[in-house]
Amino acid sequence: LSASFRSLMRNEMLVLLTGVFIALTGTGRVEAQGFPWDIPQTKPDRPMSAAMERLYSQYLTPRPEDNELFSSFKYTKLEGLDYHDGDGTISRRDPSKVIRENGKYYVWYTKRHTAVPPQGSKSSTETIPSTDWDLCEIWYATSQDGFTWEEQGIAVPRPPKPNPGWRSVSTPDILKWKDKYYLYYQGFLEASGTKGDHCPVTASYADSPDGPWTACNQVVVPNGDAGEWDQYSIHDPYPLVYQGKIYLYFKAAFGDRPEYLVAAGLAIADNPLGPFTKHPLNPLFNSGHETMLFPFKEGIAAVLIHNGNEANTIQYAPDGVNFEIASVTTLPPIAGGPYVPDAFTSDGDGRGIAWGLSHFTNAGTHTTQHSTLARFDCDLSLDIDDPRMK
Ligand code: AAL
Repeated sequence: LSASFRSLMRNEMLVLLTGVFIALTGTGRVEAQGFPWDIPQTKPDRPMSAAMERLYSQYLTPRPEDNELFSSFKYTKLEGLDYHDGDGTISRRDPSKVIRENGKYYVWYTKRHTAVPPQGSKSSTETIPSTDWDLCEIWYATSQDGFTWEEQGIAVPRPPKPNPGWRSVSTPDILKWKDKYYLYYQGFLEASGTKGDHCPVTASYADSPDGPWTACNQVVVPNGDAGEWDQYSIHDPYPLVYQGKIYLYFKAAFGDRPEYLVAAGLAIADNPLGPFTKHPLNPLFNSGHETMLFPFKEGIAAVLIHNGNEANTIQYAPDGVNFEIASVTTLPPIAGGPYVPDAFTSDGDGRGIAWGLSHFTNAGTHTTQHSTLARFDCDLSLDIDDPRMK
């Protein structure tokens, strides 16, 4: 069924393209039944072009409908969250992974509720935000069905100065480890944009996903030394449990132009509050932004969005470290936080993902700038009908 879902998506795309072709040419003489020839499963024994060679060497399977790491993405507006009619004073963005506890889904996210929308770093004050993720707190919401969400309140406030995050706490992700919960997030010590988007990662912990949360008030994943690729920022912390250890993937930006030169790496720990050891092969990704990752079979899969030569690709590493491109996609979720049923329990048998939350930003203006959370659906699972995926 999983393969037929992909096949359906492919056929829908073909029908769409056919429609566009008919509209453009006006002939209507186009075969709509599918490809005139099918892609052989095994590599044909004949000289092939570079593109056809690559089809058999680079991707998991030559036919996208057989490739479990090939998917399109569908988006649905959420019910239940208020945005002050989009005036830019309320923003919700950068959702964590979704987890299921106590019979419901939980998500944590960056929330900004300021008197005015972001004004840029030069105009920022103690109450005027520089960026959409400045002067923020970490809030959480729960849901029975993944479409209607009820905001439960604040999980992590900004701590008093000079603790990491006194200026803003943002971009959380969740870990469950030995029946305790850990939120990792960016802890800003200056308004974002002052020098760049510079910050370290800090954490809070709780006995229940409903809190109360205790801030550790220390840097948990430290920035690299001067001259290293991750010296300025550790962004988008993304913990999974893999091979019995905490695998925390993160993004950093080379230099001070985070939008252009982005890479991501890995820090590994035996204890949630560290010490975290950076992987010697870092960075592990040369592209992407808020990369979403999940256990898949014996390895880890990753969806890379904008930035870099390998933007809009889905990648796979059988060892969680050496990623190769498994497929190329379009419109992947921005800052995706998937529902990963086995994020902390995969045990070498990762099942994949079928839905999650992501965000949309009305960027480009300071007059109403804010972000909204949305739901995405996809098929990056071994079996889309597996009840654990729902
Ligand atoms: C997002 C994330 C991080 C950045 C900012 C808020 O795209 O990569 O969280 O710091 O933007």
